[in-house]
Amino acid sequence: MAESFDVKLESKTYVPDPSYKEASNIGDYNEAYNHYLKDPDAFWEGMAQELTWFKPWDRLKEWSHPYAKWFVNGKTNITYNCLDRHVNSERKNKVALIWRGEEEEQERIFTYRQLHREVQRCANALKSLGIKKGDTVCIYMPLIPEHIVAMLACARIGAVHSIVYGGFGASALNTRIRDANAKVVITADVGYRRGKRVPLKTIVGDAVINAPSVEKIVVLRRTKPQLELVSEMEIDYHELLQNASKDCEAEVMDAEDPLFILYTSGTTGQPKGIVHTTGGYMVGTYYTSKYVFDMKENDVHWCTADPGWITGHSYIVYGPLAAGATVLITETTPDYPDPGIWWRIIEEFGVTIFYTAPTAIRMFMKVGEEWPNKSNLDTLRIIGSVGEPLNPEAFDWYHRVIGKSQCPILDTWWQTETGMHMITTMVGEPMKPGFAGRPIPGIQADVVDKEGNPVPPNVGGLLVLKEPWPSMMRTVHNNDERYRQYWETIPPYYTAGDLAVKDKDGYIMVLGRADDIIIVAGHNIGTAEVESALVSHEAVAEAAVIGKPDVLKGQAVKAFVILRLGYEPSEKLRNELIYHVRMGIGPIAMPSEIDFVPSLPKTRSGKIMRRVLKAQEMGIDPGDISTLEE
Ligand code: 6R9
Repeated sequence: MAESFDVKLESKTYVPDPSYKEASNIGDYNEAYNHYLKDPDAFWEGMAQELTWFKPWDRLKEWSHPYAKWFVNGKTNITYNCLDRHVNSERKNKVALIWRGEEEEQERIFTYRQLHREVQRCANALKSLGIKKGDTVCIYMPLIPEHIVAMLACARIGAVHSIVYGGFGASALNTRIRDANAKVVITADVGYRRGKRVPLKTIVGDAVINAPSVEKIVVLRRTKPQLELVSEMEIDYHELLQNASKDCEAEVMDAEDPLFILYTSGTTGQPKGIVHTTGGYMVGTYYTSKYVFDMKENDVHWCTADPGWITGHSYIVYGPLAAGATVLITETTPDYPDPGIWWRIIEEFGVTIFYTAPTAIRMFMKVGEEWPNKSNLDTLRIIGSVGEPLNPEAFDWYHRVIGKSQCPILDTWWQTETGMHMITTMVGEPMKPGFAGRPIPGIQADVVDKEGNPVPPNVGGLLVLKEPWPSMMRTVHNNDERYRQYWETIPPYYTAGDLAVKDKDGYIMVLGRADDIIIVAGHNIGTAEVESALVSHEAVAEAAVIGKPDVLKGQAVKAFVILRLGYEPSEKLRNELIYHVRMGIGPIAMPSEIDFVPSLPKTRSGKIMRRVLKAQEMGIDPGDISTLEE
């Protein structure tokens, strides 16, 4: 990557009605930010004091670069704050969770009290399987209430959850189960996607071969006639819960006890198991739910992500429940049975805060505004975006068609590693399409060159975070070396791995990844993971994968493949390879193009130079190729 580069910045500004700012929980951004800067420690202590602690912390933080502890010696349990705190208040009978299935009549609703009871039963059920504080449980489930219950049940007893998105295939699941050393896998017989069944339990069956840590598989059976449970490892979810006792006190957790591991794609093949801990993550997700999403007592919050991604962890489950909101989840896909489904759901349930990804917005733009226009979206008051840059065209459309030229748009920049929002335009502040915005109070961000010097406005550079924050990851599971890299690339800062540019007002535009991660439809895919899936096919000698701009998905996967001797390029083989990646990693990683090539550009040390392939593909200058092999 070039050290810094000029970027042409032009943008119009949208100014929301002043009533938004006046009524917001945060108030004026500049005031709130300056208040934070005056005494950063007091800011975070004040935030944490809005929650319940079994024992207060002795010190706010211990920072010994690059290792942090927050709320030192504080004791709490995140589920106490997501459930008991509300059950012991007037919110007891408030709706906590609404689930909508793929079919019209499929609907389930849980009050805080009911959710609390389910979670306690599930927690006891896990205990009955021998799960103790510190053990790891893998959750591989469709988007149904029991998915959320299982997560909270783990957190209730101090078990570390590791959620694997239901779109991943057996080999990706196997890698993650093994790295996390999961003792139990919780799954369902099937998930539903566009009217078809996804055989989750069968995939788990394949994934646990060669995963000796797994002792039991808990299966939630949804179909009739019931799928038979065969192996001795398999247990019925409902039976297990029926036999469990109903009261389960929340385990006393140290603020620094791990809460979960979540895998995100790396550049070197092995996915990174990002580790988050209890206290800091709880405070961070609560704070951003209440003050960035501006959650109020009557909000119905719909985040369309899957719990298998950090967005689901933080803004379906922990943040909104800690803030006492009503959360909507649905098993629907945005275009089934037709592209009007999501808008009908917003009208039906009176959604007030809607959080989705640019890829979905671009898909809706393509099918036309007649779909959202059929529904009444007047209940919406705030709409958000996450996962990739929200390009100005998509911003304008989202603002006009969904937000009725009224709703503030929160284009939130953050990462699995950061745990919570870092950069956005707070409710009521002037918005600039294409720009995520400024760092939120509590966060210090900048755009710098490789030496860490801030670059002037309109010059691109690397996005860094300058101070530690409570919900930062604590390590990469089994790879602390990789953790340190984040803080040691441009010390003393945290390097996000994104390219960005700042304008004269301090608004930050995120340009994309500086490394080799491809973001397809909002999902991060490591080039190396797809390459190793391709190479695992008998016909493939070598493979290189790049992300290619795609109008709909942001980026699409393009693969270059060298065949083994004795194999000839053919359309049939091309399809077979695509299918092979689909089975290995999942549909999200499927190459949309495969070129059969005789050789690949490599460095002298043997590393594939993907940026050269990318430059060729896009007809641009590849830049420095001094390390290219002859
Ligand atoms: C929350 C999440 C993180 C990467 C991140 C960046 C990209 C996320 C963005 C955005 C531009 C935004 N990203 N939000 N880029 N504008 N509002 O997506 O976490 O899956 O770990 O991905 O996603 O490149 O570094 P994660």
